[in-house]
Amino acid sequence: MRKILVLAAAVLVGGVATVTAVRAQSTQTKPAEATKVCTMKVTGMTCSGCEAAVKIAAKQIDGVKDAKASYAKGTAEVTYDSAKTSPDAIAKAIAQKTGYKTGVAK
Ligand SMILES: [Cu+2]
Repeated sequence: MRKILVLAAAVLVGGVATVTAVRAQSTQTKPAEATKVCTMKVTGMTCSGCEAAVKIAAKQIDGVKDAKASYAKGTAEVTYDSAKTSPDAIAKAIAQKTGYKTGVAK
């Protein structure tokens, strides 16, 4: 009786372990680092100096790889690592550093 119980438990544990291994493998196929580009609305830029300020502020954010800004369009295009930051966090950080009103363009 006891042997059967132990055997049943071993089969059960073995089954769970197999399922876990399959799950671990499927999550591993996704790369940890993903470069994405998002467009921000930036309100209040009036010249190329403003563009530069926004660009510099964006590039200082951890996870941001590149940034472009256009005062004519009132936008900033930010290239970032989605494992490290998000468009919302970038918009907030730019607003805090520059004082311009920012938001994620949708
Ligand atoms: Cu300016």
